[in-house]
Amino acid sequence: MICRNFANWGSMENGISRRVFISAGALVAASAGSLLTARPALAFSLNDLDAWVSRTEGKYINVDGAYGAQCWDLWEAYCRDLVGVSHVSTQLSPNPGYASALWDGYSGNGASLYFDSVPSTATPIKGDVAIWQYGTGSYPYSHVAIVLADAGTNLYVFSQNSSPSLPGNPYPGVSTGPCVRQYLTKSGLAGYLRPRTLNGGAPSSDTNLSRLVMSDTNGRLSMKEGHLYAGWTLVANQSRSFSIAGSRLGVVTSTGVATIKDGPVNAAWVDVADQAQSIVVTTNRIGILRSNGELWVKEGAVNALWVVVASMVTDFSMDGNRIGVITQGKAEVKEGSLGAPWVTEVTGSSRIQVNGNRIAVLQTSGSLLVKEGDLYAGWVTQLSGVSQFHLAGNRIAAISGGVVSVKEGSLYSTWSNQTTGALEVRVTQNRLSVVGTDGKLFAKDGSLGATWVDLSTGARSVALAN
Ligand SMILES: [Ca+2]
Repeated sequence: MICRNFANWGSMENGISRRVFISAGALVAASAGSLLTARPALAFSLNDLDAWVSRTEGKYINVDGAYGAQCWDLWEAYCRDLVGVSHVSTQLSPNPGYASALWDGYSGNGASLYFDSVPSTATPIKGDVAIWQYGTGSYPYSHVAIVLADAGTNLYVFSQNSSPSLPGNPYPGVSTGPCVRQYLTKSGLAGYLRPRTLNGGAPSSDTNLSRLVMSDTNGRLSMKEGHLYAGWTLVANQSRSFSIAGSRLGVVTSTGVATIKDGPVNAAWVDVADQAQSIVVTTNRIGILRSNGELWVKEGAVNALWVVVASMVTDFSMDGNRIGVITQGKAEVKEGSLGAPWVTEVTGSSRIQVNGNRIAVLQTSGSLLVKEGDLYAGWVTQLSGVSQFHLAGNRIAAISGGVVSVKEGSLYSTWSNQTTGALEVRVTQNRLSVVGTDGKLFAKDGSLGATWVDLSTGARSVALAN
């Protein structure tokens, strides 16, 4: 059997396709690139899968109404009908719009909430989604299909646009064969996405909210929750300072009122102080730097009493039961109760951050110092010429000469240069965000090698919460 599809010729022998009939049909219409959407179906069985294959077999599925009945359309139908999600983005990839982007963008496109990632060397199971790389000999424009069985060097799959066109094809010359069961080679395979909802599992709930709050150049605050493709919600029309931790958001308005909301994005604001300059919230504490240089902290309920913990403060940070301050160029930290004694860490300092058992201090000289362990641990000089820095978990991020460098692991790990022209960097253990000097906000989820996602223009500052 020989079939022509655009510039590609495919040949099949013994039912095994060596070059398949994949063409630009792997492209996804722009309209399909809208936001990831959870669907009502949240668990399915192999019987459900069999029934779905039976009723879908032989059909030409064109979910997005573009490029005919492609391999992607069958993936999207599988996601919507059984897995419980739709609109996984195909834009996070060196080859945006192609099926391989579902794999390339796994850590940032929302697929990780619904699928486990399984390497191509592993043995697939029925219900896995097989994805082939872009630019391989077998599938030059990449491919996606549903695994029905492992077959050694081949896969037995349910697949569309990968077999000869048949009489009655509604998209002749655009896409080829309908949804069929067939054998396809594993050559060029990128890997498998294994649905979490198969056999009674549940999608990964965003128990960590993964909130990202952005201030624009007018101080307006917008927030997104979950993956990077989630939509923005406007949360405040103006702000002087803001901070997030877990489900808590603290804002100092342009008139110096400190206000807090805890819980869902539409929770009510509770004003907690006036004459405020800046705010830091943790899940259990609220700290306000007042315009007179006093640091007020409260612990527990939002209406707990304030404790004045320091004066002449120019910068401060809180995490867990630690508070760090800069007072007259001196970096001091206390650990434990709000009344615990201050320990002087170093002098000649301008900024401080406490995070877990790490303390980071930016010296007026531009040197970034970080220590790990107790309050008396030794400093490890990280970088010079630093304009801004941020720590979370085992990650340290810093900007020096506009270059964003990030390290993870020990204090002695090597730096990974991430981007240039940066104004601000923020990290969590799983996320990295950068505001450029041009006001562009971009971020990545997962490893430091993940692909950047453009999030906004006109940005000034960002806060991240796990
Ligand atoms: Ca289509």
